[in-house]
Amino acid sequence: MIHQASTTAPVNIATLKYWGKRDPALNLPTNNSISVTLSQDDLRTLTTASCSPDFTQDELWLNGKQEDVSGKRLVACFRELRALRHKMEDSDSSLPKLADQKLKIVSENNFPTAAGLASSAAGFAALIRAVANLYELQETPEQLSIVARQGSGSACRSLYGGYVAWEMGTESDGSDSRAVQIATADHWPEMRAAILVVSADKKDTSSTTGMQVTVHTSPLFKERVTTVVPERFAQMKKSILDRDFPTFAELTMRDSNQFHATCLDSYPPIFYLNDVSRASIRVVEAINKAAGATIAAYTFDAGPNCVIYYEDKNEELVLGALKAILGRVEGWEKHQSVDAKKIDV
Ligand code: 2P0
Repeated sequence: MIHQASTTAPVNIATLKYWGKRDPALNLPTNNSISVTLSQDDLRTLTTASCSPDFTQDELWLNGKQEDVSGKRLVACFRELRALRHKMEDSDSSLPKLADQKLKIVSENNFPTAAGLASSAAGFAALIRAVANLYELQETPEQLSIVARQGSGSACRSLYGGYVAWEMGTESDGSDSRAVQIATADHWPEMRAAILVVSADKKDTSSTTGMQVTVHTSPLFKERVTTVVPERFAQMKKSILDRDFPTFAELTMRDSNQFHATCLDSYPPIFYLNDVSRASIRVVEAINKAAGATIAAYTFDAGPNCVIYYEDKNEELVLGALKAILGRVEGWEKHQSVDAKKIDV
């Protein structure tokens, strides 16, 4: 007898970046962050969770390859989900005893893994949702976000669509470090994201390692988390609620710039942007200058790929300019995997 549930989870791209942990074991961040969840049409993780009395060990398969299940984060997620199921089974003896059975998770991304496209966010969010569905858990997305966070920090934000805040919380056990929705995707239906896949290679420095180098060595990072982010968090939330694109865009670009500045300010320095990334920044600047208004915003995560936010009415202008100008950048031919994708958010 096998019980099974499948689900998908979307990618989210931060506009106010999470970078730094105050507690690495529990994935508790040093600052609040904000993200936009992308449509699942183009980027998503598809996950099936199953359990059976016949399974002899927990298993995880990612894109057809068996992965190690002994990592602390995965162990923590399984433990938390099983504890929630145990609680249900304890209070209702008619329920099948699933919590003690071994789990098999089969997961597939339809985009490059670990190339700065938030694969761990969609991956852990899909895993949490799939097991929650399998166990028929009644927890809210907010409660599940606390479990997802322990798998990968940014995963907590992928449990919602639209515009999402991860509130860092103050409790040492992480019980108040969770994601909340700022607004649904319908709130700002004109919002679009274009992704320039500059490179599908695995990144040099993992986020987990990189962010702790920054926490321990960057003086700029201290300024960022104490002074810059608290104010920016409030301003960005307001710009989303007001659908104020120029403000949202400027804050997004400034925050990407500062995140990469703290990477450079780390010792040894961490580089995620490359020449094509920097050329993309210049193109967005040129687009905004030509338009006489801020109509496009770039942002980069822990990799060279560029995400550009814009509103639907400016699509031709933004995507047209990106293709026309970036096509002429020296060295562009070496980056043939660049692909301007239009994605509804
Ligand atoms: C973010 N990033 O807010 C930031 C911006 C990358 C740059 O969240 O160690 O994979 O698993 O908690 O979530 C990438 O970090 O790190 C990330 P862990 P995660 O989206």
